Amino acid sequence: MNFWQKEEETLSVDEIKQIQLERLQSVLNRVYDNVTFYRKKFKEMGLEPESLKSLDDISKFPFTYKSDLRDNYPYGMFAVPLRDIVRIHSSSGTTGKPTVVGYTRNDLENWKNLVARIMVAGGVTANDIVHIAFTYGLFTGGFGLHYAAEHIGASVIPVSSGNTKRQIMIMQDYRSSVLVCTPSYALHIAETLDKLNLTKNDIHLKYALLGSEPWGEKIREEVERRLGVIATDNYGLSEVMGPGVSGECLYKNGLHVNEDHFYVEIIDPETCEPLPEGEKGELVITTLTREAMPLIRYRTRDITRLYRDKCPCGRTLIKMEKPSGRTDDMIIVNGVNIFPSQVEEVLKEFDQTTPHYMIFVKKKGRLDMLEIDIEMTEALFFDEMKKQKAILEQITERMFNVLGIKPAIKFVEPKTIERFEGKAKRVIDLRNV
Ligand code: DLL
Repeated sequence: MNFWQKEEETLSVDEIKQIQLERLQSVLNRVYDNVTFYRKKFKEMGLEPESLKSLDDISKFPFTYKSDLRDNYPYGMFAVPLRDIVRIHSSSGTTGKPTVVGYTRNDLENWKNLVARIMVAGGVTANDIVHIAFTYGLFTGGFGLHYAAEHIGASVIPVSSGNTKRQIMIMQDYRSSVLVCTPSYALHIAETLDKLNLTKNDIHLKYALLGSEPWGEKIREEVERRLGVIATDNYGLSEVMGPGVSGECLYKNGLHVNEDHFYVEIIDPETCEPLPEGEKGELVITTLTREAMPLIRYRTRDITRLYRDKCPCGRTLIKMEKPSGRTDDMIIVNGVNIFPSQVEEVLKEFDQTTPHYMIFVKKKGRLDMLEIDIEMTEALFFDEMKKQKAILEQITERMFNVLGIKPAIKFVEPKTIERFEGKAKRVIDLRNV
């Protein structure tokens, strides 16, 4: 079994805890000194960095929410001056503005190594040809895995997403041995192989490192069978770094968390109280080494469980179960995160629509598709078709700008979308039925 940073990946629990304590104390000092948001929060709560004497004391400290990043948009959460920032990524916010994430040179070094750990755990070596079909851009997936694969010494093909037939040609001709993408795109590739009358024997893949959206064992079995690979899961989120938070080894029984760089807790999302190891709840992450944008107790909204076992791979890092859902209404469509509140924000810009809408997530082949039904105002309903069509096009364009993917939008007649007395249900996910 290969390691990338064997010493760090096989520390004893006591050693890990000691490193975490030292790093937590240092990160608390850094945010207190350099980030107004945290200094203010700590003061309000009567806390100082020194209030943390043991790991358990972290529960005294405040949470950080996605909305805090929005309130401090764009650079308010940075703990270093902009001249020390060498990269910026972002992810979708719950409304109009995205979340900005900065990296210093050291952050990029760490990022590269942490993702490299996960890639090596998933079977990648310097001899591999790594086909990266994650989008390159503000999304952290493409670049995050790219630099790690290069660092390992593999030959990296930055294909990015889309044009699946061309991807398959490249896989055949360049002999890609590792596929990196979302699980749904891996299935789409399998489907396209079928359509081209090709099989796994016509390509040369050995491993698939899949992540960025939830997927279960059924999908794993199908990807492995149809693409002829061993498929491992990896998890991360832009706010705390991107990919590289945790990943499976070839034993595929839980994701090893890079806990020397991320302090992980599980809390009860209702009471916000920490839960003991082994119990299921919301994952909360404190970054231990990030320089540009350290986050204290970031509420990921992802539901999982943390546990320690004796993994046959030899890694001692704590494990997290595959995330099984979220505590908020975020949906992931082909790896892109979408909040219903973003749709609402766009609708506010158009007088001709009502705030009543319904989002449908469907499957078209193996890919996800987003459809949005929007209720028209009476005025628009009685207006000319030409006018309706023009508005529909404008809304589609705006949605594309805000959401990052193009939904199929349809107008429906006034008063036809269900009204809710309690909590509105704005999303109908038809993907698993
Ligand atoms: O998806 C980072 C990433 C890129 C991870 C490539 C792995 C590979 P965001 O776009 O900010 O970042 O989305 C983060 O996606 O809070 C989870 O809800 C979900 N997610 C990410 N990985 C997994 C996974 C990237 N393996 C959000 N299983 C997270 C389930 C996942 N959900």
